[in-house]
Amino acid sequence: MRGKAASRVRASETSPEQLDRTIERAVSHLLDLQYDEGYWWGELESNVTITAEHLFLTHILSVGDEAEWKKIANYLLSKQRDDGTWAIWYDGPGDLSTTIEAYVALKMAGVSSDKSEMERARSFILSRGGVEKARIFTKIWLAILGEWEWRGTPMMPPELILLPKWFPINVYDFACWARGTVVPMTIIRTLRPVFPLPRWAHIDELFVRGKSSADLSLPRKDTTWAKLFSSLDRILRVYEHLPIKPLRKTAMKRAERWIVERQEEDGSWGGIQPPWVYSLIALRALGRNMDDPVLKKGLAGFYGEKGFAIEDDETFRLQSCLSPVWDTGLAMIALEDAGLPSDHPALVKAGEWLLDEQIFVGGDWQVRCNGRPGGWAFEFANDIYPDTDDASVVMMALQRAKLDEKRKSHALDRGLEWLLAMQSSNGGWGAFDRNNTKALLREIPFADFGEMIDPPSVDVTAHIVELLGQLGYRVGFRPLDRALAYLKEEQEPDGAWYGRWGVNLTYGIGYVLPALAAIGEDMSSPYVRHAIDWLVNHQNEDGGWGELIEGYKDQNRRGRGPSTPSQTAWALLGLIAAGEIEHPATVGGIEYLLQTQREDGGWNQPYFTGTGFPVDFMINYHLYRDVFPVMALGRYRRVLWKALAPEDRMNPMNSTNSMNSTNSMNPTEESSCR
Ligand code: R04
Repeated sequence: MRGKAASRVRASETSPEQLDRTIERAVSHLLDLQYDEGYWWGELESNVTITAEHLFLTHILSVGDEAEWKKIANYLLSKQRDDGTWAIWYDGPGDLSTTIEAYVALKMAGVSSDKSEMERARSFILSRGGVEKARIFTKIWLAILGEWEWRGTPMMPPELILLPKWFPINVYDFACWARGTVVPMTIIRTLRPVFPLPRWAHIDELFVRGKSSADLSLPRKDTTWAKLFSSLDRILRVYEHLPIKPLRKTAMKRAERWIVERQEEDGSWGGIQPPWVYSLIALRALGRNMDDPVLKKGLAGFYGEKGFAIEDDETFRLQSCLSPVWDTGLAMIALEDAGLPSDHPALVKAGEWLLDEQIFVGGDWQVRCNGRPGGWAFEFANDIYPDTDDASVVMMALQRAKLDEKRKSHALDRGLEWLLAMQSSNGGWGAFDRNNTKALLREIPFADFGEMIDPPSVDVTAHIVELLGQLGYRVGFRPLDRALAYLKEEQEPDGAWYGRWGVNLTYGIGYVLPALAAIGEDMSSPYVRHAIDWLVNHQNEDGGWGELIEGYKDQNRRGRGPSTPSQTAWALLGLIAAGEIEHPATVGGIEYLLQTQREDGGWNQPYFTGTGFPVDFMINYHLYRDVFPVMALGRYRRVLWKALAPEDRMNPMNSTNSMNSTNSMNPTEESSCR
């Protein structure tokens, strides 16, 4: 079954008219999805903990609303599977912590524990060892709700905020998402607030040995650093009992100020749910109430037109993050690939919206980087945390659109200046910070929610390399040479590249190969062929590609899974960039996309192909299913057109490369190499 698939895919029966019709339908579907203001914005679906925790938060802030809680309960129940569990991704295995949080939220919302849904959830929870085996974050939530002992959570001294940025461990060594979470957590862990549940909502039934004899010990890891952190935890417990802690007051004040200074325009922190809710709880625990402007604004940010909540008549759910800038950049690139003229009103409107989103204020990234600001963030508002991935995608989209030349070149200049300053020492780029690579932070006891650092990744680096190529840079430009060396270094033994922010190897390969083509790399060189072989060997019999999240940990399932439109498109982007237009694998992939398109021009994809943290936090970007196929089909068609033009017929490599050089559509941009 494996490896042979490509040879069984039959040569194309697709006519150019069919291809055109598919692209046209997909394009008009995408255009329909654009918002009036110019952006695209698809739902960012993750898991039910985000919504369950919203219910906890409203309880803690005493703003719980009966109707909203009812809708939350409906939503949670709609996501429960027959075996009583909730998972972290579609069709994934039941997850203990997620199921506990959903159960507690349902109980708080008034769902009777006699209900069969609750019984099934409970028996799964108990079969896995109950609350004692939950992740630290879940235990912290339960401690706040009075259902777990604070003693049973790791120490987090607020004095951490006082450690200078050159100290071996300090807040700026954490990835920005962990930093924004850890700082409020230190306040919460120190104050140990309890906002108790009513008697009837207690969860004693989720403890295998009874709540009062629960095992409060922390999970142990056997690495040297983990042992060291455990010792530190014990020392801190002794310190906690000292009558005088000279720096405590200063530290608490500093942490509070650090938090308040980092609230965004929309009321969020970091544009993501975890730092946001813990910041609100920390401020509440410090004695602020809902009259406080920071808390008020913080709560309001969840609601309304651009809020994180999605509410209909029956259900209420929360997104962990909002993706409008990312979605808009990707949609523009897809439409540009599909041949929409660069002055098409949709592209102009979107481009102008993105120009307005560029960030010219400083942020946490400046602690490790001396550049001037000029990046873009993922969300509507996240000025303190722009990321290099969004910046590069947005810049590629902008460069190809017809916009006010002066504004555009200023935006691209400043964006590029920022990106070049953000390059890490190893030649790659992390998403939010430069040189955020201190791996020992992964061993800290509370680090079980996902990734704690933001080291350079292949996919982000590839986007920036592709941008540099699109701007006209070639080998010989020092930052590009260093990035290329990094990418080569990171290629896996089996020829694949590991994508950090998408699932997973198709994501990596599908970004790296277009980047290599864009800078004029020789696409017939052995290392490129190795990646192509990987793609060919991982194609499904239906012509598509798919990777299950299970493949992250299980080598036998690496790179395998049911076909999805986005992963098929990523594989195709790689094949097309390498010039494999007539390869049966490419033809089969295109065919797969044509055959699975819906009548209205979109595609279906229940599978999660986005990554927040590998395995621990997975994402289904609802626009991916529609955007990436348009990109792949559009580029495919472009190369076909080129191949038909007589001057290109002699040298097929020309046509490959020209796909990435947008200049064919936009001759005025030819000189934009700076
Ligand atoms: C796709 C690449 C763009 N960029 C990554 C942005 C991803 C947006 O989605 C999320 C980002 C997140 N961060 N941290 C969390 C998170 C969730 C997202 C997060 C999640 C759970 C916990 C703590 C943090 F959906 Br607990 C940065 C490169």
